[in-house]
Amino acid sequence: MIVSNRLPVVARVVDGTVGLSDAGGGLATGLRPYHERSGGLWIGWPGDVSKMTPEQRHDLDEQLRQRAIVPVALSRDHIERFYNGFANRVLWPLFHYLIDRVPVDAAGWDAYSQANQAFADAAAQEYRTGDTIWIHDYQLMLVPAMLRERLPHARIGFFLHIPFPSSEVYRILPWRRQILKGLLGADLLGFHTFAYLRHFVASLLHVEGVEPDIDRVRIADRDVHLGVFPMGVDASRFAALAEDPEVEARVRDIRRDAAGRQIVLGIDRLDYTKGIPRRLHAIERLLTGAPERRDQLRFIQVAVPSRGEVDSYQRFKRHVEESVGRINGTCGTLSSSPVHYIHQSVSQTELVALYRAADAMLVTPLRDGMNLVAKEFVASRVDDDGVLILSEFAGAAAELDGAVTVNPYDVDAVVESIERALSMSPQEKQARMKTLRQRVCDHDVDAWANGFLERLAATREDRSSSGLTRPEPCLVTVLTDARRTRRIRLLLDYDGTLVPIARSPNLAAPDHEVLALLTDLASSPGVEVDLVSGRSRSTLSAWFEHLPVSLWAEHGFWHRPASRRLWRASADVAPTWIARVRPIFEHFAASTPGSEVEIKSASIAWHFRRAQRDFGARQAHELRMLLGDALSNQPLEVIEGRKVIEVRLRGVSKALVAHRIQAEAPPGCFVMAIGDDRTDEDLFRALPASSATVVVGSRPSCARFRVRDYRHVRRLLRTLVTSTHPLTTNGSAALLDGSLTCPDLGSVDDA
Ligand code: GDG
Repeated sequence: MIVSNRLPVVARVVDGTVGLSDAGGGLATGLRPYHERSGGLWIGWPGDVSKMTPEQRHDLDEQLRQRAIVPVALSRDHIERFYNGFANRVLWPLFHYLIDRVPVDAAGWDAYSQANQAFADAAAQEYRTGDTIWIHDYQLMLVPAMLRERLPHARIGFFLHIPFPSSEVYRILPWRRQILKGLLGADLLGFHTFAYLRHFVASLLHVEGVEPDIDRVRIADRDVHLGVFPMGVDASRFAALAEDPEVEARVRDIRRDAAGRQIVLGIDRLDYTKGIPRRLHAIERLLTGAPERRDQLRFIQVAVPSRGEVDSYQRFKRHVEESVGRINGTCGTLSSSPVHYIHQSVSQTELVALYRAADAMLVTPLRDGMNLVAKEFVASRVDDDGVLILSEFAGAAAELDGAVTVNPYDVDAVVESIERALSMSPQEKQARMKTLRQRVCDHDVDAWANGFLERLAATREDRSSSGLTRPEPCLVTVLTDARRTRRIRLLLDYDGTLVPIARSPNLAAPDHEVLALLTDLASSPGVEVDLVSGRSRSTLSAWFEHLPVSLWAEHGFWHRPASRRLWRASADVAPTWIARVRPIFEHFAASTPGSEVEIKSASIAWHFRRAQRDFGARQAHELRMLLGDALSNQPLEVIEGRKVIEVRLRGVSKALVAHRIQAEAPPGCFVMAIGDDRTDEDLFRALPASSATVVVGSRPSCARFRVRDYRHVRRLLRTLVTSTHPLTTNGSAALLDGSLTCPDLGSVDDA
């Protein structure tokens, strides 16, 4: 099921009869084939039907039903305030970095929420178990959460067709939190480019203090997956059209009419984001700078009428028309006007004929989510000719190697790029176009839709059904078997695993219960205990020296076996780098109240547990970025733990411990590792698949098992020492209150 504001068809009343025609625009053209193939529904607004008679409305509904389209009726008032108002007057300019165009009295939020609710209601009503719901674009960013509330188990994807702006810009939006919350109702959020995904992640951090993983963010008990899916075009259809005899005849007409002049082409919705005034300015500068060009060049600009109800679009239209008039007035000759301006939609045949007739295509938006015109031009150039001049700020620029890229704000650079394109050698043009065509044909609109939907399907498999295809034994069963028959080696993280995360690292000293537990475990026959922590040697010695447990400090850099008093380092320490990094850490500690620096022998850490939540997360993000740049050439790595950023020697990780233990452990020894921190993932990954790896808490993890918190860890471990055959029926029962789950099954352990 597709849910989008606009539909793939437009309703028109001609001589009293309602008819449907295909809608233009990227979204409609891109999704139409998928909709027709999938047999699913498309839910959207059919346009303003307020002037239709009841019979015409009935007739329209019937025609839509035959096309598997469900209309969402919006009142005139809603259209004005939700669509023209909030979506197009506030969100559109802001997401395109044109902040000055956001009205001072930005209004329409209520109407936006109500309209989103109407779309969510319509989708929920049509939903059948097993359906996939795919929501589109900035007009409907609240629908994912609204649907999630009504359909907690539905598979919901959302794709944003416009840029997601830098968090510095996004944060301007007064409704920034509500919109993020709305989006996070989806299982998968798709963007055209990595930059947009990064901006979204940074906004989550800045606005909500939420720290996403690389490709997902955990919200309560759900993962919201994040992905990059650059939208493509129906390349084979454009190629076929380009060779259609009717199109070829039109190409000849257009060229004949140009009478030997080189053709530069622009095709856009008449929208202020598309960069038309600066483009015209570049043409004017080119023609005034080189008057001989006036009879050698024709600039054709198709400007498709768009959002005419919005006042800023009306003013913009007048501005563009004035510029065209001025250029033709000052640069025209007796035999021609250099700018051919067409303010209307053209047919597909005409569109492709123009693509094929052009010597250079000017796609110079100030910002554009993707820009499909650029890709359609390439798909139509079956002759491998023509040059694409493309704005750096179009999403397409991240993919289209072979284009001449340009900063659309730099008018001189646009002039140069046009001159370069028009004088480019045929060999260079051909080589560039071949590269472009390869990309556009390989990544067409089908690949885009399939890529998104496959990923969406996979996100739900993660959650619901992988247990059926890859059954995992449950933790209690595994432990019971191991305890009966084998020696056990326990690798235990400390903070967050055996004790709760304290407000300050110094306040996390072990309590009596945990000390007794570790003593009992270590004295149980056949059990050996290793504490594997990021803490310093001195802290671990002070807390645990008297216990018969093996200690690993600084993520395994230092080791002190249970039987010895001496610490050994696993690599040579060259601590000079710490002195260089230290000022950066101290700067952040000074500017972030409640945070502190910890200096160890082979690493340095900045803890921000006590910092104000959002501010701490934001500062951590800044520090991580800064260190990433500053240390990129050093044998060091930046790691992020729970409320801590740490720099350490590359290669020193808890994986070292895993390797040492595997080398030492007697054959058949059963290894169980428990940890809550990202640094424990190194350990989990380095252990053999036969080990029991257990993550504490809800963080995404590669561990086989999951327990809720340190209290459940203690109960699990206590069960191992209760008797010589500890996991008796009683022992198992103690674990059966929902505290132990197998992550892939997501269910209560049923040992
Ligand atoms: C949004 C994002 C993103 C244009 N003139 C005519 C015509 N068109 C068709 C083109 C193309 C579509 O309209 C325009 O698509 P764009 O991608 O260039 O721009 P937006 O409408 O702003 O689309 C954009 C897109 O969503 C998809 O995600 O790329 O960044 O802003 O398909 O062919 N079609 C016909 N006559 C015209 O005169 N027949």
